[in-house]
Amino acid sequence: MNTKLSDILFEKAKNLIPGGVNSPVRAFKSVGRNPLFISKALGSRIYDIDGNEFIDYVGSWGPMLLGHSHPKILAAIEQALKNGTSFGAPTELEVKIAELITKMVSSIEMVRMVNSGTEATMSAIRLARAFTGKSKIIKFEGCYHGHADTFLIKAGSGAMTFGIPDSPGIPEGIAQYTLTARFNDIHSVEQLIANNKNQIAALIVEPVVGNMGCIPPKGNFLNDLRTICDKENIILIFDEVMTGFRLAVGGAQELYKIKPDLTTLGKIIGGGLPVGAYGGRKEIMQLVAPSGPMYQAGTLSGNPIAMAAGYEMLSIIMSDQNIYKTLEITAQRLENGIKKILNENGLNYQINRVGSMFTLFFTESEVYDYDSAKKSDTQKFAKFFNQMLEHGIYLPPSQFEAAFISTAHTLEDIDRTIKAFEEVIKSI
Ligand code: KE4
Repeated sequence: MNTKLSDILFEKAKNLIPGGVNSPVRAFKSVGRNPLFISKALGSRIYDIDGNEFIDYVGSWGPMLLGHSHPKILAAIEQALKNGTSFGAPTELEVKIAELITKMVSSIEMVRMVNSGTEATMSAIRLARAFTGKSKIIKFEGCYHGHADTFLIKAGSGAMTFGIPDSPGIPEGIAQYTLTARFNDIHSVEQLIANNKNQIAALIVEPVVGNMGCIPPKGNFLNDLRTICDKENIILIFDEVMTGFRLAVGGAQELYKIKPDLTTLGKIIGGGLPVGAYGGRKEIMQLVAPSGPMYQAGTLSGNPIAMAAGYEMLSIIMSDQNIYKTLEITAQRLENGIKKILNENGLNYQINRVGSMFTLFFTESEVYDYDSAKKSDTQKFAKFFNQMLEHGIYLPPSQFEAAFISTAHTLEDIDRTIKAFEEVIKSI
């Protein structure tokens, strides 16, 4: 595959942008090759500047539920552009999208728009601390909630499990407020709560994890989190930046019938433009300035172009709830095809899938948390990724990311992907 222009651009980019990219995972570091510089994308396809065409399973890391360059979303953006790009003042569309979100996600009674998932999660944590007057939070090992200091913390050792900074630049003073439990292990949560009685403001979780690769909740795990948070006066935050509008109209909380106190959103909500949001119980949200004292702000929050894209995206979803049935059929076909070939080759690699998000883990044991995910053979994954790329299939460049299917993926795309998989799995 000719990647000459991408390689030249990457060399230049590395002198101007840290690592040559504006977000680390795009650098393809864990798959040991230079990233491809993309020129355009349409439907299920993405095209690089060397003219290579790929079936895209990254979908901009989640936003492209309806495929790239959806005509109605482009038209909505073009229409909005005629009136200007940003006013720094309230607009009708912000009221309309807020109304739509509160209809789609029943636990959200009030919502605040921001510009990224990170802004949404950091604001939700601040709000939970303001509402409860407590400081510590519980997150789960392997879950990612954006790059705010409070989240870039790895599990400490020992029963107290105080956090340890997972990046330079994060003071111990901040790390000590983040406690880390194990996903799908309610006892690890109970232990943290017992060791930090009445000090925990919030528990934040990806209800279906995407950031260890796809890992669904097991058994009663989410319900147990709800119960323990009620009992201990802890705000339950579902980070649905990835799962929101992806797994159902009402996201993972609709699928698993759990009502969080706060929800964070991103990705799909912006239709491909920079949008995040946090929302939930009115009595909590009323604390947010200017209705309350908890400060949070943003120059471009709710800007008219992003709202036009997001409103159109959510309107299409609301108007055609067959979307999720279509996605399930497409994704099921891919999963069955891959499983059949693994079987024929005597391989028992694990596929975790919920709706249109999935991950093939290169390990033969069940993947249900961080430790089990880390057993995957990342070298083998890198070979797999590169070979699939050569076959015109663009997968997430990391074993620990979720892949996404859109409504633009055709059955022909799926069959082509399965065929490529059959050729590649034999050769790695
Ligand atoms: P952003 O700040 O990147 O918009 O959202 C942060 C975030 C929060 N919560 C969840 C569950 C997320 O998945 C994310 C961002 N996801 C990554 C992909 N794993 C974005 C890709 C990237 O970092 O470039």
